[in-house]
Amino acid sequence: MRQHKLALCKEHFLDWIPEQTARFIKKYEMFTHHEKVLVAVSGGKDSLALWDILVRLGYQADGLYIGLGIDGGFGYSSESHRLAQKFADENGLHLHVVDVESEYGLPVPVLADITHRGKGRPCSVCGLAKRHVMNRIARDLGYAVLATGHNLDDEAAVLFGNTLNWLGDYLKRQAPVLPETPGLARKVKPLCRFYEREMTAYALLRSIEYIYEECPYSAGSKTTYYKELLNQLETERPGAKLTFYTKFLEARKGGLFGEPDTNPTMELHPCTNCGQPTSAPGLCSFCRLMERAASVLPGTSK
Ligand code: Q46
Ligand code: ZN
Repeated sequence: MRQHKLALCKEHFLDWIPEQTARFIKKYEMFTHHEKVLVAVSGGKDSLALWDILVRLGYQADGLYIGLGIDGGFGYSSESHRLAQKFADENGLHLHVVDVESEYGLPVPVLADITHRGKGRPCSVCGLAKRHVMNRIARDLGYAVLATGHNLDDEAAVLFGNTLNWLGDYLKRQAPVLPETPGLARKVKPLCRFYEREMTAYALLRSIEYIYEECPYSAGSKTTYYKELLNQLETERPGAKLTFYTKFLEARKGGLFGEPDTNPTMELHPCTNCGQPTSAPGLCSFCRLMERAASVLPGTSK
């Protein structure tokens, strides 16, 4: 790990990762051992590694797998579901499964197509559906915290994009912890200071079987491009990604972007259909999307 000028053997690396994770959980006040954590599990290395680490640290962590109905010619969703379930079964853990098509009538790519959202890329519909389902399960089943496996490469790429475009509202809200608001669980990213390659190494050394392929829709995305650029920078200047992200967090905490705005001050209203908090009175974005889908294909919305 050139950014830390540190080299560890397998045994010490497998201790170091959970120790560091515990330190970040404490430093950013993510959650305690008394709180129930719901880990959003995609079947990829980061989220399965996160689940593994939290369980090793003694946290009460269950998983949530969301079936998006993405095939990509190799059964992306079915394979990622199989691996998430395999991990849960092998470790005696509980995995909640929500399949978007079974619950809402259509898989994510078709939902995006028929509602003409996303210009051929279903990511915005996918994000909306995932947020909706994660919040619903966390709220309905009493989880205080929702944990995702975003690593440093993910966070640095998002930060880079937000900075290139000076997206002030996003910069204010980008943080390892988003506090809970009425009806919404706290959101945390315990792996946000680990490089992607560290998580790959952890998953491999722990013999965690995960899906190697990325979602087929991630190819050619802006985030992927920013990751490549940041990797070039990292090759020349080891530690550049980590410094970029951690100095941002310090600057943000110090007030560079005004008061840290992790707690939306805007008034929230319960969606008239699903009850989830939404900024404008009426339907939330997800229910509006489903309403549009139902107008094209009656019988879709639930
Ligand atoms: S948003 Fe887009 Fe991801 Fe959904 S469609 Fe695939 S690439 S999985 S994080
Ligand atoms: Zn709604």
